[in-house]
Amino acid sequence: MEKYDLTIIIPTFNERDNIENIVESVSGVMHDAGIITEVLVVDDNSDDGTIEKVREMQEKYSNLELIVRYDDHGLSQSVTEGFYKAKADIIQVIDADFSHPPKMIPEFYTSVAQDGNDVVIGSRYLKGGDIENWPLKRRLISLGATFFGRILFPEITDPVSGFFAIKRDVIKNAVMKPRGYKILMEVLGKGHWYQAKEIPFVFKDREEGDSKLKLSTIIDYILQCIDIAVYSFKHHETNVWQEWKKIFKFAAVGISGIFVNVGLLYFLTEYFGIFYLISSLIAIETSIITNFILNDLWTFKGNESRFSKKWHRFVSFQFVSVMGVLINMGILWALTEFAGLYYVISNLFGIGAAFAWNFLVNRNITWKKI
Ligand SMILES: Nc1nc2c(ncn2[C@@H]2O[C@H](COP(=O)(O)OP(=O)(O)O)[C@@H](O)[C@H]2O)c(=O)[nH]1
Ligand SMILES: [Mg+2]
Repeated sequence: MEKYDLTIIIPTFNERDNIENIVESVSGVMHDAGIITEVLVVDDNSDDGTIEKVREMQEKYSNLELIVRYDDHGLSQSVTEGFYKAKADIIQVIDADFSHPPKMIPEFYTSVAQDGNDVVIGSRYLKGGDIENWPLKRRLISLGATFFGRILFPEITDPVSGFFAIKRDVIKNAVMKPRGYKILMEVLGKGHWYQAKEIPFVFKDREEGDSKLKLSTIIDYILQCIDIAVYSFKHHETNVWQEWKKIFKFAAVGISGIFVNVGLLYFLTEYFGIFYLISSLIAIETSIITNFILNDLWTFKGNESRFSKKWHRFVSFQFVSVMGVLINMGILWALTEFAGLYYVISNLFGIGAAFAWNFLVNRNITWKKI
């Protein structure tokens, strides 16, 4: 059996006008880079001549493989099938329509093969990346889509990119439920990986053929996000679980703060005879400080311990906490006054919103990983 360094999966559906060029382009790039590559076209039984073109090209390219699928039509399903049939230990996925620049593949490959990354992602949203010629509607869909994905994978700017490379081990024993368009999300959510890297690139919209993106894909996508969240909740070995753990710790710290707050309020008022509103002010600030210390040492541990950095984080945390209180009270007020909710119920919504605000902003700004 031949030994390949890399398998490049090209999913296709009716790509008659692109297939020849993309195979040639990819082969040329890999030849120049000296990377021994298998090119694996996974086609969903196109009826426009794509399959015939590939068969023709197989005469010339001995490393060109073709899978024609007859059931379970779909991009994610096709790529997943490609994962399992790939002969190399490193796998690259690229669209057939030149939206992804083939000349970047060697950089992806090196990043996996030499720099020890398990997943390398071409990002449209990282600095230096962009989307060319996209109508506003598609930009908005894509931005909305990345929003949910970014909550699941906060370190990754483009978790729905179709241009990425992985070690085959990442998906080897993963229980994937491929559907829709966002196969990378499934890989990130169910696969076993430790280190990911993003490389910015400029996405070019297709010049030949039609795009198959439909608005309904967004519903599939949201279901997929929920599925990944639930999966990681049940199977603690995935990367998303690390995020869940932070959320639980952050909540536990918040609850500890309530005890500090209530205890101190009582203690200062009863034993020191301090006016209860003054006691409350001291109690609130103290609980903010104890929450900060616990989050700094436990929830978001592993930060720079220099005092000036700690102080920076504290100022940020303090500000976010005060904003959180305002959000809580604002929602309490608005829902009670304008939506006619019972104020205790309004307050629950306020607490929920403030928690989300506190967690996300502290997670991404106060304790931002560099
Ligand atoms: N096998 C397979 N490939 C598909 C399917 N839908 C799209 N593709 C391929 O996936 C790539 C991206 O599809 P495209 O329609 O350009 O998506 P867009 O760039 O997000 O609009 C192209 O290479 C398509 O030929 C499908 O249902 N099955
Ligand atoms: Mg495209």
